[in-house]
Amino acid sequence: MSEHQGSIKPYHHPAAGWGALKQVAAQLALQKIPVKGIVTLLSQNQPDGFDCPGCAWPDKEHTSTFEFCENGVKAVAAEATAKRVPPAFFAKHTVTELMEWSDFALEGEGRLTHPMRYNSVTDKYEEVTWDQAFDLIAQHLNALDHPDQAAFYTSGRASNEAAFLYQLFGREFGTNNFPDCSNLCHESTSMALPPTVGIGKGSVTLHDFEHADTLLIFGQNPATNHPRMLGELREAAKRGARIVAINPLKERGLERFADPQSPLDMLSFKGSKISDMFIQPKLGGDLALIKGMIKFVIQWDDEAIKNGAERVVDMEFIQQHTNGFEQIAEDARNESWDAILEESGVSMAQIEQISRIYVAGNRVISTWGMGITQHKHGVATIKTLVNLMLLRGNIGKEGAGLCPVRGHSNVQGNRTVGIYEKMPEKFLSSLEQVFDIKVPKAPGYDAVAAIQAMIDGKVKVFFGLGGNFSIATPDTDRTWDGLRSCTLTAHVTTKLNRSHLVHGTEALILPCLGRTEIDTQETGPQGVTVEDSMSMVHISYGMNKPASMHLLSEPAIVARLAHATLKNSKTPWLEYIKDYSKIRDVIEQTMPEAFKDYNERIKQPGGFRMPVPSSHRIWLTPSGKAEFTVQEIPRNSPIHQAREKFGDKLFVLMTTRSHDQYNTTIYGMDDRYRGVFGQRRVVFMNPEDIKRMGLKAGDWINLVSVWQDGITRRADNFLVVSYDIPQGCLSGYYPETNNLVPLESVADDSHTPTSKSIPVIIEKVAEKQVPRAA
Ligand SMILES: Nc1nc2c(c(=O)[nH]1)N[C@H]1C(S)=C(S)[C@@H](COP(=O)(O)OP(=O)(O)OC[C@H]3O[C@@H](n4cnc5c(=O)[nH]c(N)nc54)[C@H](O)[C@@H]3O)O[C@H]1N2
Ligand SMILES: Nc1nc2c(c(=O)[nH]1)N[C@H]1C(S)=C(S)[C@@H](COP(=O)(O)OP(=O)(O)OC[C@H]3O[C@@H](n4cnc5c(=O)[nH]c(N)nc54)[C@H](O)[C@@H]3O)O[C@H]1N2
Ligand SMILES: [Mo]
Repeated sequence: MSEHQGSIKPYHHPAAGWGALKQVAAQLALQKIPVKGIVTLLSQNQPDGFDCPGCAWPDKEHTSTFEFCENGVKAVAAEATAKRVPPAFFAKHTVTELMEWSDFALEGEGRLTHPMRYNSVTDKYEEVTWDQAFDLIAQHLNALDHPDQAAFYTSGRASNEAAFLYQLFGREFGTNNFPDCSNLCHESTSMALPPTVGIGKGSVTLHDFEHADTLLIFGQNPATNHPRMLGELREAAKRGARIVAINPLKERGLERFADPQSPLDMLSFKGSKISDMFIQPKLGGDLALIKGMIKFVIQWDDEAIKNGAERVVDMEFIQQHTNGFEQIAEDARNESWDAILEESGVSMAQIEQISRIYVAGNRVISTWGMGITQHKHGVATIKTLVNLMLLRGNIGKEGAGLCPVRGHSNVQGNRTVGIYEKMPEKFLSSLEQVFDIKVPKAPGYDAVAAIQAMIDGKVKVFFGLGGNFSIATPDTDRTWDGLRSCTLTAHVTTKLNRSHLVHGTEALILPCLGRTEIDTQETGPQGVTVEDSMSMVHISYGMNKPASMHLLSEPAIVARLAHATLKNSKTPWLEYIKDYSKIRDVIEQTMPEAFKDYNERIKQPGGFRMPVPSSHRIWLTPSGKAEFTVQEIPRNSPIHQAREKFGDKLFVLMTTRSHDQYNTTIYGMDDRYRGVFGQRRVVFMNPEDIKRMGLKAGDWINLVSVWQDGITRRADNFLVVSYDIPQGCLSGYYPETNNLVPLESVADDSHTPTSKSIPVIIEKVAEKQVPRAA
């Protein structure tokens, strides 16, 4: 079906259920995987199998029977596809021609089979040997005036082993330029949690989910992005836990869910109810909403003191474990309800209701995703949420805690082992000791800074370990200018994507093994380790025959590149390839406490948990206590400023994932739970706004960003879809809308692009320019 022949059909069934099973069959057919491919799927998240390359949600002890997950199946099927992209494919198509293909079509060609080098004379990629490829990169790197002219990007799929070697290589080479997908994702979490609770990781485990009596789900869409989380939510709902979803979009999967493994759910067609309450703040309204909750809690606590009743806040916890309670209590008392209601877009009655649910709970978990982190005040919102949770001692006790839900399956592990442009001094000096090297101490470029540096000519070599940097990032036109001004761009990758086509003067495609594939080295098949969203580290072994005999593993690519580049290195790079347990040994030497007995402990079923002191009420802050911090409701953001100018013509756009995509990888053209079929160029809009703007559902509009730098940023041709979303807010899909996000529009402190709050105005597409078949 062409992109413009789709349909809009509201979805009235529970999430998962029969639709999911149908989708699985369709995906296997699309990837031409025969029925025996099911064996691969059944090995996912099994004790001797591989870790699902889908999301970072943990598995039940890694020993459960196969946990069915539609989107996990899609992720595995995408990697296990029977389709191939051999050199003959590139001989047929110039890069200019491939640029006309959609992202869906590019990745749809299947797995890359050979290392390829761009030839500017023919405008085609041509086969090279691995040695030639490594020599070319080494030449470029060694020709730089300074190591900081290179940037080493990582997407969160790389294993701990690959990621550790990669950062070691980059730092031994002399730079801390490690932009990563985390910069675009949960960086706001990583900036908010260490100063308040002492560590940038979530404090809960699955065990806590089993004991929680209240769950607050802020700004995430688990039915699509973390489907296995729905299993936990369903269990919690069944035992009577209260669940509140806080999301501007009425996400179907947060309302009802049918477990494909539960005959009752499947046969009743109704599924289980998930949320007791659904609150729809306006985009970015969470900080004000949570402040409203805190104001109620403090008000009720003040009343309790006056009446000699039991305190509403947990004073024992507050006194023993925290600092700053009085300040935030006073700040809450003084906060104006007008500001809270105006900025949250939630009614006083609803704020009171959710606050009552919060104080009725004795074991509360708060989860959050991109709906919280990708705003200008994302860091401040998470700190406000920490305040709320600390008030009643909801961190560090059974059944309660903070649960940032991570994205890529090993994004958390990548950070642990050093993929960070500003790793702590302790880690850096440990590297120096263990490897007898000197490493730079000044922070490097994050993702947004790396783009600016490319634009400014300060970064000339871009290397990507996975991912799709050219379209996962903001300000697409400018990002492409940056990438195209590099002397070399090189990507370690499994599938053909846009980043291989938007390239530097020279360019390389370096195809690697996926996590589902058997990785055989001199000492036999190798396993790799990953850390999930709840800090569990476990081993993963591939089960499938590699997609091509010319593929190298990621650790092998990094080690051979390092060997080719660092001529006088004492680091035994090639030895690491033979036996990955040697990489784990040096990881342990670098971080002896966290990775004590690494090679032994990964043999335990389920692996082991990284130390998370906040889970045990140990606060690694300078004061040794958890910190309440006073946060302001934003009143003069770029959105407010744009509204001054454009009044009610201004809209705030969020960019999000459809059900049929994994970030920039498009699996299909449907977004089942939101009722969109056969197309992606849609914008969800409140019915009142549609009327007010003189539009009707089914009209086509263009989106133009509002930003004060004289640059025009547009994304044209989107179909208007009437949807349950607050007035003034719009929602579209990423990456089609990324060009609208100004590079400078980032979250305070974390520099995460504000992908969930882009000020835009809309233009109606003239009748004669409406896309074909619309
Ligand atoms: N199948 C699949 N799985 C994935 C991914 C994928 O693309 N496909 N991506 C992976 C990655 S890298 C990540 S980071 C995660 C992403 O998983 P999510 O965090 O769920 O990310 P999004 O799809 O961007 O959805 C954000 C949700 O936040 C809501 N939202 C937007 N703005 C606001 C706001 O201001 N306030 C509130 N309260 N809510 C808001 C949106 O309506 C949407 O429901 O998923 C991971 N898992
Ligand atoms: N507007 C907007 N932009 C966003 C977001 C948003 O919500 N809105 N979300 C942001 C978020 S949360 C994230 S995490 C980033 C994601 O940004 P990235 O991580 O850079 O992008 P992905 O789309 O996940 O990368 C897909 C590519 O990874 C490669 N790949 C797949 N598996 C492997 C493997 O095993 N090894 C290697 N080497 N390569 C592999 C394939 O070639 C595939 O094309 O995007 C961010 N961008
Ligand atoms: Mo992410």
